[in-house]
Amino acid sequence: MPEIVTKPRTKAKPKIERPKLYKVILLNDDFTPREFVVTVLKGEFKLSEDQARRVMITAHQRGVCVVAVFTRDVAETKATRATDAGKAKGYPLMFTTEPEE
Ligand code: TYC
Repeated sequence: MPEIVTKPRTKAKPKIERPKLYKVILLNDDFTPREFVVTVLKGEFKLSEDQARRVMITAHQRGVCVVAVFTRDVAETKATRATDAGKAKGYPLMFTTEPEE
């Protein structure tokens, strides 16, 4: 029996999903010096002096501030490194991550 092979009319178009993005969030505390927070924001997140000050002041006044958004790995790595920078100086500075809606 000959096998019937039909060719698909349409080309399969693999769908590329955009990777989910994660926010890095800076939490306020009562002990970390403002200047140190600004230094970490500039060093780890490449914020300008002006951006770093605004983010720091927003967290200071409101309790939290979104620093930036990245793919999951990058967000978690940066949040951990920035939190560890505070820990190394004995400060309770804290960065967390959360998925974007
Ligand atoms: N609240 C700290 C102070 O008054 C400064 C600070 C700002 C700490 C933002 C953390 O995420 C922070 N020294």
